[in-house]
Amino acid sequence: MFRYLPIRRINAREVLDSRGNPTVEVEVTVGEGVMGMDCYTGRAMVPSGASTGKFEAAELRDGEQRYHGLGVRSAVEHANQELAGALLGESALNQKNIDRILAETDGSSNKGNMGANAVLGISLAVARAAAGALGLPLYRYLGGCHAGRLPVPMMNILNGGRHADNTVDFQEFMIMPVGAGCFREGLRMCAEIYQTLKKILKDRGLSTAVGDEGGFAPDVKDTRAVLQLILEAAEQSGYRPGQDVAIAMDAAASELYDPEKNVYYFPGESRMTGSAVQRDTREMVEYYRELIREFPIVSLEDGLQEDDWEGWKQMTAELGDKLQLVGDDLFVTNVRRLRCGIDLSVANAVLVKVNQIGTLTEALDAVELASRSGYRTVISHRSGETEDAFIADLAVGTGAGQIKAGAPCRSDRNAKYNQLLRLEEDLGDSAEYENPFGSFRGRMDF
Ligand code: 2PG
Ligand code: MG
Repeated sequence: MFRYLPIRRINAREVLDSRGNPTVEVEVTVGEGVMGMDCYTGRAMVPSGASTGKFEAAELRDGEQRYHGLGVRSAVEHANQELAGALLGESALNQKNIDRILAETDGSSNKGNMGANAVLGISLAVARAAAGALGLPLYRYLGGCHAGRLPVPMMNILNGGRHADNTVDFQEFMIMPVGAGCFREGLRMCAEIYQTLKKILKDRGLSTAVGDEGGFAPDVKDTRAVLQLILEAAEQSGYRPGQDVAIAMDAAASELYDPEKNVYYFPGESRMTGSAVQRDTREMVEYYRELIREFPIVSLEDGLQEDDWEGWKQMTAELGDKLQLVGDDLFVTNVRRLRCGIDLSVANAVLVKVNQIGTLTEALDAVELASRSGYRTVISHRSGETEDAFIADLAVGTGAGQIKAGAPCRSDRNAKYNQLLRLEEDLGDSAEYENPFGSFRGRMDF
């Protein structure tokens, strides 16, 4: 029926993200209709990172005085002019072709000419418009008739690093409701633990202010102290750590790395202990080994910095059978870097962020390569988000099995969780939810 669904109009604008910085929103209108009849408009908003990997696609910022240089008027202009010009009349049903044209019109290796923010906004809005025109929910359009797996949330409850102004050096401490029977129950468990943690922090006179992703951001002595707080919050909520709920961390180690000294510097721990704390690659791996012995940690993201393939290889050889090792800054959702990691036996999972690579097709390529190579996939938000819940549909559409979408706090984060609740309801009895760490059972019996 719909062999050809022409793109009629592309309209981009500058809007605000969750940090109050400008970002790109795009509306794409498709359809055969005359005078606007039978047309459908899809809208998408572009997220933005703070701890960005240096190999990510480049978002375009104006660098002018307005918005302290962060305006995106030039990206909006490119979307409305050159990119729109290249796409008008093209069929929105051929996402690969759309994304190819977008990449070719940009012409650079990192989408830096038109701006990855301009390119991605169009790419996602085209998919939404196509799904809408076909009368399909987005997850169904992306995943087809086989889509049905809800992701286990990797829910950030305590922030540090670049996402907060506290003394916690690792960026994200997350809980995963691996023992839940369904997504809805898992979400409830996480929200309960989050509220219990708030009470514990308050009772101890610690700050309950939150970081960029909604996780609390108190000044805590070190990683062990944070993990201890999380265990207490889980137990006080009536959940068994290691069985009902497991822990995931994003060290975001590229942010701690000092290339001159070739060490990882821990500024918060240094401040809290009064003496400089630094660890070299070997010590980092040993540190993780101790932490996973003491705590029910099932997943570690960016445990080492983005250029240290040798260190990653070593870490994977030593810890990869006990731990999900997720490459974020390391892989940047880029199939070339992921392929390199697979060839070197580096990491065993990939974080997928659509704006790291700039088009939906390339993000799906990364998911496919990971799954063909036995790597797990975690669909992820950015620290700068919007109310757009595209990644919720992407997680279900791809059956990725895991999603990282921040704390159960702040509507930019809950937009994703609430959309997943809707999708679970839509799927009814065919909705699936399972512990992605079946092979890590040993650790789960912590
Ligand atoms: C990360 C992300 C999202 P940012 O490092 O995984 O949590 O942070 O968007 O700042 O890169
Ligand atoms: Mg990360």
